[in-house]
Amino acid sequence: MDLKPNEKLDIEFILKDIDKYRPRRRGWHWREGTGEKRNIGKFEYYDMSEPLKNSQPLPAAKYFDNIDPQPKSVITTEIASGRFEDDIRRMRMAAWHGADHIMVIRTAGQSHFESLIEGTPQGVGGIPISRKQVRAQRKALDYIEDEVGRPINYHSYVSGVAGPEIAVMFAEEGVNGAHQDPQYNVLYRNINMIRSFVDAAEAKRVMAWADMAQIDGAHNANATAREAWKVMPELMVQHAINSIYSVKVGMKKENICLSTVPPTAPPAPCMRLDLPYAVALRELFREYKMRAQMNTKYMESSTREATVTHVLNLLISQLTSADIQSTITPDEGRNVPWHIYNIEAVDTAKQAFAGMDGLSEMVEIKRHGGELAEKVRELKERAILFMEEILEVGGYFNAVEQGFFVDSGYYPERNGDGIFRKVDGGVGEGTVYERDEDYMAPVTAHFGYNNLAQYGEEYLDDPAKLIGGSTLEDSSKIIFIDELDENDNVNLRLEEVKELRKSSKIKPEMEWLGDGIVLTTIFLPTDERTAEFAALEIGKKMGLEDVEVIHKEIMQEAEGTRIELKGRVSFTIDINDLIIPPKPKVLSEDAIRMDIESKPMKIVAATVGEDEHSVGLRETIDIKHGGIEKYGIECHILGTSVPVEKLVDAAIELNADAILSSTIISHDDIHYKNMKKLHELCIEKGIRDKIILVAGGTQVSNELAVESGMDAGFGRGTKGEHVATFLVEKRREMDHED
Ligand code: Z98
Repeated sequence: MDLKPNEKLDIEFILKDIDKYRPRRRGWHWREGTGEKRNIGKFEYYDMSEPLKNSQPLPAAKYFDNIDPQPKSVITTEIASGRFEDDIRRMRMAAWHGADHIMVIRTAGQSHFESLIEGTPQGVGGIPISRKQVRAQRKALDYIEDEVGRPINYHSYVSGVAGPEIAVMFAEEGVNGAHQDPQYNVLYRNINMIRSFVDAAEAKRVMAWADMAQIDGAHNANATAREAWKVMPELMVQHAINSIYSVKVGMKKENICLSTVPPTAPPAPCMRLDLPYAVALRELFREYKMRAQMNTKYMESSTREATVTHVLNLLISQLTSADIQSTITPDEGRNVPWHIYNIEAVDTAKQAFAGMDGLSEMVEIKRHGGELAEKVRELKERAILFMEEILEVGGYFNAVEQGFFVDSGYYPERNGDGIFRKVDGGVGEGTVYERDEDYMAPVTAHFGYNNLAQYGEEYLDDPAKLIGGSTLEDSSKIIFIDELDENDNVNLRLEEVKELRKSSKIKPEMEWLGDGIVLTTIFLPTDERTAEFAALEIGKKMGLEDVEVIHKEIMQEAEGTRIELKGRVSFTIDINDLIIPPKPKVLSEDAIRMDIESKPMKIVAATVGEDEHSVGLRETIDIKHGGIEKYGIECHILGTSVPVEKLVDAAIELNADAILSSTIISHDDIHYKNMKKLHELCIEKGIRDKIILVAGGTQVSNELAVESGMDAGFGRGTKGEHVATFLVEKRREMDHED
């Protein structure tokens, strides 16, 4: 099946025969065609990658031949609704906008699940990652990547005490990347340290076999610490621990991605803090990849503010490097995981990178001498001293016991507010056992001691040979369990929204299909607190249910507040009942220009009768505001309150192709009366069949203008391009009739 751009992705098709689906490739994919200059449209780009086959360009691309330059960094979007069947549609939209790294995170900690879960449950308090969901999404992405013409990396999280099982399932199912960092389990999920590191060795070995990219968890310290910019030395220490541990387990360095965040955000002077950090990090870890995540610690519910922070973060990425650019969205600040913001954030990255293309050809970082050099050195020294102190206290476990991590002091300062964990405490404590001498696991990608020598040398590197291959080599050994819960599964959820999927009924949607959620922006001329409660009332009066204020911003404490309100509607609309007028036809600027160039056009124009309003007419003609002059049409404006006779005489004298008559005043239908008069006078003077008559004005309707003898009438909202298109097409038609 090929996806058709104008047809929806069929979820039922994706779910059909899902038990038989096998991933068609393994491993991570970097963008292609980077490192070379390329021409795209009318421009030469320095830092772009291969363009897409199908994509959704930025809104302003229409002025640039609809080009859609694709940056060199892989671009991430985090898909967070938890309903995988809805997320599949989001993935397609995100891919069209330029995302090629799609991370699925659930609505609550995956790491709290202590085993692999089957089926597609939503559960209570959190949605697990399950084989069926992963399979369905990877299958859908196969079609989506064919449609856009670029491989898409599918990503999730290997965390919690079920980490190794999840890693195996991901390897079996063709997942291309994952977060894996034992420090995350230790610090944020209070999983026993020994268990976490043992599990990590096993999980990382499996990930290495599957050639998956790994993202670490250092950025979480930044997001958690009280004063995020102070943990910069620690961030480097966390990166170092996970990276070298991964290398020792057998991961390729080019698959190890540091999760780096510019640690602070405006109004802090963030570039002066974040840039030295970015430079120091890239120098210390130059053999590894950088996954640049945006700062989430200081993200509030203002999409505008979050976008500025994101763009400044992107400037850091452009000035230093980002192999993967993350696009976490303002949703994090609102707690409303809405796909439109994910997609906008992908566009923010795409737009900023295109705009900053080739910047380093002209702008250089002052690496030697000065503030940057000093700060870089200082950060590296602090990080190394931190490492040395870990060794002094007897190693990582002891350091964690002493609260070294996520402390808000700027190392070597320590404030005592770090995270303290006990080596003999936490989830899974006491569950690690030394392998017996005769321990033997005949499986691939296994870490650590495995007593295979007794079976022969050939099994040392390939223990699964003993059983004719494990599930990694022989996928028929994978046991696929479809659904475990007959009340909580995708089939029931799809059934509930069947009408919206299969009929002409439609409903607003923000999070899930058919949720009925709408977002409204309101300005209220009152203080913040009053505005909030007034807005809730307004929402109810608008007929919204579950009304919630998701953003408020003071314009001036007495004069007013801007509110963003979320609510739910329960009605549906039948698209078959809609009366949709035909779209006004607009020719492209080039097409109109070519026409006028090959056959010049002249018009006379005036405000007729006793009407002094000339602004509308001038806007339609004036080049500055996109009027018809810009296409090379010769325009003669006779002025205001011009008698109809004078307009016709001027047209005859100048041999004009068209008369544009404008009227604002409409009492007693004077505007239509003037149109009739114009039409009749042209007949009388014998030019009606040679001239185009166009009337315009705020109260003019095309139908009535035509009834009054005009060739067309243009009302409110008319732009020069509409009039120019009409003039060109009408003249072609008249020439044809001749
Ligand atoms: C990101 N926005 O990194 P639960 N392991 C690591 C993590 O960083 C995370 C998880 C697992 C962030 C996403 N990070 C937050 C190293 C999460 C997932 O407990 O399974 O939900 O954690 O893109």
